Amino acid sequence: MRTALITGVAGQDGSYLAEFLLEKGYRVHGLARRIESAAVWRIAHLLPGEDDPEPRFFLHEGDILDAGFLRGLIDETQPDELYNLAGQSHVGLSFIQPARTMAVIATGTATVLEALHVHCRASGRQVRFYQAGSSEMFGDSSPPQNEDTVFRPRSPYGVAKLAAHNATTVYRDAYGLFACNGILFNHESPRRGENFVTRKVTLAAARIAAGQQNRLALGDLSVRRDWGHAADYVRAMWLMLQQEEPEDYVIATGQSHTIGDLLEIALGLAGLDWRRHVVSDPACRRPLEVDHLCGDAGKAARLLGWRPTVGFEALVAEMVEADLARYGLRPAQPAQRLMTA
Ligand code: NDP
Ligand code: GDR
Repeated sequence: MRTALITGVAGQDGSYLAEFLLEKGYRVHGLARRIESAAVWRIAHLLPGEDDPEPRFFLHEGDILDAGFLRGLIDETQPDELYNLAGQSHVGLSFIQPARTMAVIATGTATVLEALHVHCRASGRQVRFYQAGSSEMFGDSSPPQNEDTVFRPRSPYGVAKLAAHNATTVYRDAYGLFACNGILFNHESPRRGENFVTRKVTLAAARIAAGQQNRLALGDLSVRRDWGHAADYVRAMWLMLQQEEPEDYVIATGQSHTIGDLLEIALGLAGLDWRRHVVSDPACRRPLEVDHLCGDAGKAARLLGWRPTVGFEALVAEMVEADLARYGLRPAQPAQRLMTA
């Protein structure tokens, strides 16, 4: 039985990846900063019952900044694959908390890499490593962005992710670590945190339809993002670690949309005209913006055989349906389901 260790397991991607790996027959160890029930709602359904005879999912409480703890965790769990997903993942917040963001992402990743390297050296074991890199590293480089595009980050978050990306490459080159950088474009789901724009919009659509909210304050509506589904993107993480050689890959749908497009579909599904509800709020704007991200995942298609299966409209429809259901409501019009094969 193969064993995986996932940092950030209680986050959106961690929950989908844990599900995916358990379905593949893995034993999965997950690291979460806090393990009280309110903090692990996304993975509560995966936790074994007390009388489960053969549990395969194990939750560990800890912080990736604690080197000694991490080393002990890797020694104890003996993973074959380590997925480093932990981090402060909100770009806007990184302008308010730049030092904490840099510490968790840049120093945190270096701490995980060093703990892993020491473990591999001492034990003679090989552990494959995935680093959760981001399209935010491209900043204002023109689309379509691929693995050869210059990194020009425009946020403390992007700068920190670029440091983590480079650190991963250094450990691969210096010590022969099987380490892959995923460069993932935005990916969403009903489990997305409420402070990211897609979920903020789909939740507001449901609340407005339920009569519990009237206005939706947003920042720049003209920015374009390449939005995919998180379940598709965790499959790409796993595929990267199954190859003969470690490489870096862009993962994206290749199609971008504005927040106006998002509003049109999401509030439309809830039977609403978004122009009646959306207000512009300078507090939702960032000191520096990334205007247009749209990825070229041709390398992943060629080498991994990876393609997204969920298109933008289907993604938004799934999120709106899930949020409407919280209020006992259903979409006002049938969702148009598109596949992007
Ligand atoms: P989430 O914010 O949902 O999950 C990140 C998790 O990391 C949270 O559960 C968080 O816990 C945990 N965490 C934060 N700091 C620490 C720490 N010091 N030690 C241990 N755990 C910590 O993000 P996603 O699941 O969406 O993303 C996963 C990773 O992929 C992140 O690194 C993100 O930056 C990156 N990424 C995400 C993309 C996306 O579109 N979703 C695109 C590209 C990259 P807590 O809630 O307690 O802070
Ligand atoms: P992003 O996602 O910054 O791309 O980072 P987010 O959903 O936060 O923003 C997308 C775009 O929408 C604009 N925007 C708003 N954003 C938020 N959160 N709230 C608003 O009210 C609002 N109004 C406009 C933003 O300015 C931005 O242009 C996500 C995260 O998951 C990162 O961890 C990941 O690395 C990148 O995607 C790829």
